[in-house]
Amino acid sequence: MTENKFMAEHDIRAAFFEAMSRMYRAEVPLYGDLLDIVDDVNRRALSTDPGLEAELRRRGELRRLGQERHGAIRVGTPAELAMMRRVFAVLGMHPVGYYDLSAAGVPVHSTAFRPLGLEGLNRNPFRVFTSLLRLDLIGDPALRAEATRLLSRRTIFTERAIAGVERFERDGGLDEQSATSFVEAVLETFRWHSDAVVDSRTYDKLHRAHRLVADVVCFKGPHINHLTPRTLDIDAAQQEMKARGIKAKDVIEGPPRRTVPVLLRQTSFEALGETVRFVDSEAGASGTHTARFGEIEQRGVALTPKGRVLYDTLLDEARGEQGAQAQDYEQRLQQAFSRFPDDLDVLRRQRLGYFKYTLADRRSALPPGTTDLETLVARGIVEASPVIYEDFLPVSAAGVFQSNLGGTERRSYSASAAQDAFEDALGASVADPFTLYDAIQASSIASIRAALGAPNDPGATR
Ligand code: OOG
Ligand code: NI
Repeated sequence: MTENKFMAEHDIRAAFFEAMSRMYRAEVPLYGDLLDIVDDVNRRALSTDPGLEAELRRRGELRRLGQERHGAIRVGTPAELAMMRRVFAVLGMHPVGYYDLSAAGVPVHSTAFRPLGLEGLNRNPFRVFTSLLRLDLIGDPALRAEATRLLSRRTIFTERAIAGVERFERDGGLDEQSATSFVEAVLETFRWHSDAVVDSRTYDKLHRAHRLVADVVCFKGPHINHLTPRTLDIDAAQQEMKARGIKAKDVIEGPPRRTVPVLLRQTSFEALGETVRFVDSEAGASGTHTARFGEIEQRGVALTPKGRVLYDTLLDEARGEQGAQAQDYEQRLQQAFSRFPDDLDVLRRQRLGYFKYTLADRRSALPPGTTDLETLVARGIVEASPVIYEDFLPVSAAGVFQSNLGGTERRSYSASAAQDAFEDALGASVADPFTLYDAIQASSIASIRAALGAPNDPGATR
């Protein structure tokens, strides 16, 4: 059996993403409006800044931009999470990062499934933020038992999807026909079902414990709750959303507007109130549930651990006691971030961000014996372009959760992060995002050194 008869994981992911996007557009028409807005804004940003277009092309991101999305789901049990990991592996997506949301009052912890390397990301940059409900954080033992019982009765994957996973693991791949059938079968897991699996009283009880508990426990599966396109100018997109009467949040999560975007800025619009039929709905018991919402994001330079510490410190400072609710939050944010260098070259030289180095077309100008990276960059022989942040931010994610749960709700759980328990449930460890960004930078430096015939002494180039 040769490898060639298997469909490439990146292509299976692209097919899955297409199908998911189509399904979600039909389920949530507002998503289509968001795509139109982002398309317009991106086209305008590119036409007013030709340098930006060249830069995106150089980084291999121009083509991916139109199909770049992340989505999110929430699962209820360790077994669901572990199977989800195996499903995503077929699509070339693997768990990266651990996010503890309990401190922000959301009883989940999470990871992001995404392609690990730049090549995969540039082929199809689809990511899914995946949260596991922490029933251990539900105080009432009777309610916890009820939630556990409900979750134990459901199967969120179709038999065909599970068979596809097993075949992939056994044979090392799926041929085109099996892959197509797999994509169709997996899509079922992410579909919205307006029929709840509980009666209205149970829904209300679980909802009172936490809205999120009701969202996870009362339905047949982990409906995809948003699909976020990437914009090149989130402030313009936000303005356009408001102009079209879409109820966007007032505050953009993440860093303030800057000349050089770093990490991730996000904004979301209010969740839709959707009609739900409960199992006792013959008695007229239908109600509404807020499951799905919209979000857009802008991505910037991935920060090193040093850059991230600075980001976290400044964000904390801006948030103070009142968080993003404060009247003057935007000003506070701008003020705090005035201490974060806003120049690409400074970010690079201070090792605050990750960069990918490539040889410019000027090798003839190479001075003999020069191997020092800074000298090569200064002489224009080597070019540095930023590595884009591909992950998520816990404080922003908490803000997204809170707003789409309809909430000013400000509880916090005293329980702490539980990465070991999460990885036990997942059945694997999560990759460390910093390690992945560092590998992109380091391998770009190594190829330059190889091309220049310099000994691979990383000390000389860092
Ligand atoms: C996920 C919220 C987090 C983001 O972009 O940070 C998220 C959820 O509500 O399930 O999507
Ligand atoms: Ni999101």
